[in-house]
Amino acid sequence: IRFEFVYLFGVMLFQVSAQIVELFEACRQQSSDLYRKETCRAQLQKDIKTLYPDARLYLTGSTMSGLGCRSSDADLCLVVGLKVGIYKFLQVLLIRAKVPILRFKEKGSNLEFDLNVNNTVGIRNTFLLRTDIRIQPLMLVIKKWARTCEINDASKGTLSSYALALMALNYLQILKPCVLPSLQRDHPVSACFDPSLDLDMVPDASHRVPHYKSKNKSSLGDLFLGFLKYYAYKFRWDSKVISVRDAITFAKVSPDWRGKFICVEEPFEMHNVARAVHEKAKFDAIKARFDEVMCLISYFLK
Ligand code: 3AT
Ligand code: MG
Repeated sequence: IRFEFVYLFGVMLFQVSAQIVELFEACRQQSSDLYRKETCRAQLQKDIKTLYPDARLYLTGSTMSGLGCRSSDADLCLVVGLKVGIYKFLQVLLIRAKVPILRFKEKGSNLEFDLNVNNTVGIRNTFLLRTDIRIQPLMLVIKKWARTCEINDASKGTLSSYALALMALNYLQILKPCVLPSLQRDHPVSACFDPSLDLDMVPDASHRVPHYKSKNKSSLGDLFLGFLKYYAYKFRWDSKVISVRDAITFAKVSPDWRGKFICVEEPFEMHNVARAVHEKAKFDAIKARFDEVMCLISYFLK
């Protein structure tokens, strides 16, 4: 009987892997979506340049990291010298957030834009997230799962997509053998962009990151289940910080981390990317979602 269950579970994981790929193919951002976003970006940049000739506008987030769905918003970073005064003007319109954001829609469509000013770390970390094409379906299914469970909305005190992506990357880094290395540790030249570097270089630099050939042959189904299991049973939320920069988790000894519910280190700036989770009830809800799904799987495996 035990053998049969193990066999059936193997078949189930095989099917899950196939479904993850299917979902990815159906939901992933199409080149026409990217073209539409890029057209808006270019037009907007042109308009801004008539007032501020030195300003530059960059697409960031899932639009550029390969983790975007057809419905994903377009994140924009406006890089402008603070002395030109545009920042002061925009502050009138900004939504209250840790990194102030101006949110708007394309006229006549649902395409949403989130624009920040001079938060250039977003440009650099976007290219750090641009993982292997094999990993992208997994990242997308994790995001879909979290959204369905209502734990993927930083504005409502749960996890941002970016925090979730770093949690998933860190899980892939600490597996043995690892699925992904620490880019910043193993490829410092390509991954640790100098902030003073011309930002036009960033996309090119990311292409220089050598393709990493992992010895880990787990299927997408294995990895998805492993991710859920890791955060349900193994990860110590109370005492550990997630670090994609060093491909480790480390103890919450510094006062910067102590007392925070979820600690996910921003790879370039060392702040907590999961700081939106500041209510115990929201934290409990996030943990409960991981636990529930594992309870369900264990029930079927009993
Ligand atoms: P969606 O497809 O929009 O759900 P995304 O990958 O675009 O996912 P977010 O919208 O959460 O992710 O964030 C957009 C980008 O903004 C991702 C990252 O480059 C940057 N970013 C978000 N949160 C932080 C943060 N706390 N610190 C630094 N950069 C951040
Ligand atoms: Mg986004």
